[in-house]
Amino acid sequence: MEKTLSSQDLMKIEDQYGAHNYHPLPAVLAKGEGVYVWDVEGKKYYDFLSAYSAVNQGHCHPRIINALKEQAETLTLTSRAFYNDKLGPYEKYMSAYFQYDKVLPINSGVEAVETALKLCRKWAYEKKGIPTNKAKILFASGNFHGRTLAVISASTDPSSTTGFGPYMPGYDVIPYNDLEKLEEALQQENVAGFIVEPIQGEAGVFVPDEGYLKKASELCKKYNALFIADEVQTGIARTGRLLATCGNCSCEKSCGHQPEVKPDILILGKALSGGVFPVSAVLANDDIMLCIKPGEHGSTFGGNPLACAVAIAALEVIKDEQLAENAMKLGQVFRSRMQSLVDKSDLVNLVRGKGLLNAIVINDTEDSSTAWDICVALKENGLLAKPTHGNIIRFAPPLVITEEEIHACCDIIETTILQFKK
Ligand code: IF1
Repeated sequence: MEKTLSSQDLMKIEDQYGAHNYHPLPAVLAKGEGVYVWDVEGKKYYDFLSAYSAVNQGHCHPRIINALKEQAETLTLTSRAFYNDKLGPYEKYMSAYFQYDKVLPINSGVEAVETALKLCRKWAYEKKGIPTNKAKILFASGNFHGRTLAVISASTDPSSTTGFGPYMPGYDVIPYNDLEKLEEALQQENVAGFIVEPIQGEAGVFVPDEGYLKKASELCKKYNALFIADEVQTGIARTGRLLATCGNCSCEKSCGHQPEVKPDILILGKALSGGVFPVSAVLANDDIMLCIKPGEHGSTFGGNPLACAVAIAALEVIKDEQLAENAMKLGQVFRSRMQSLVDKSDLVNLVRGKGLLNAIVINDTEDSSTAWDICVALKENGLLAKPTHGNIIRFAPPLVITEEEIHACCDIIETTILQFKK
């Protein structure tokens, strides 16, 4: 019988045979259920990354996995050369759920971003009358929209861009959370749109000022440019509403039906499949969406029946289990516990976030290893989280977490940090 491989063995194999494009924390996971994951040796952890917010519904949610199994035994892929019996109903469901005329189904988050950028350019030429090849798209500094060449071309993070030039032209990067600079940029000629994350995740969970998104979308309208929201990470209940662009909408429920801000183009990914496999989508009304004609954009797997079945189940879970409400409520509990840690510990400077997308800032420089070392200590104590930028730790558990579990996790974080020695 073959010997079972230990965590050490498995890390060594990855190191030897896999490209070195990641630097993972030393936990080798073999099983997941709800808010928990287990490593190869059977040690149990709270997952406070949720695969970068892809498993909002919790690991291996039975309803989503059942939809996956059922559809996998029936029909997985037809390509879009033919119709399939799951796509139309899924598109109808998505349109109603997010209140847009139409949806364009695709796979990874970055493909959905690329789709939105192409759609924006096409609209600019066809509807706004921008001269051919002159369209300009505005991005916010500190953005993270994925890893393709077109998308990293707008990045202000050297580790994303260095060595990968030449870059895509037709972009203009303006400061995040700065309405004056946005208006200035919108006054230029040939601006097609502005793409923004409602909360910047990769940058360290930066929440913009109250009213920024609303005003930004109004400015876009004023200058006839499209307001494009990248909700790949913030969407699907993560920040305590169905969408982060819901902001402080007056509706009682997180229904997204009366959002404070209605993006012209909405980009979703990650949790759209509950973390089962890459499923993403771009939503827009007809005036914009119909600018792309047959043969002008697509992908082999986009809109496959397996994805359609999984995504419907994933969205039903969000609604039926009231995960936005839970994220809203437990986010407040989490931040108030972390605020008391800020008061108690010299090591933690501040806590910020919305819903269950939060981060603490460690009192150290960006090039220090303190946040990493704290995450290793957290791992030893049974909680998995990932540092970003050397001095920030992001906390984003699955939204199915209970109040009791959140408190248990805050206890782990508190004990670990109070005992931590640099
Ligand atoms: C990695 C962070 C999260 C995203 C937004 C599009 C995409 C992402 C707002 C692309 C992806 C990821 C990818 C992941 C790390 C990660 C991330 F650490 F960079 F900041 F989530 F927090 N728009 N985010 O956040 O989606 O193509 O990856 O499906 O390892 O690169 P994708």
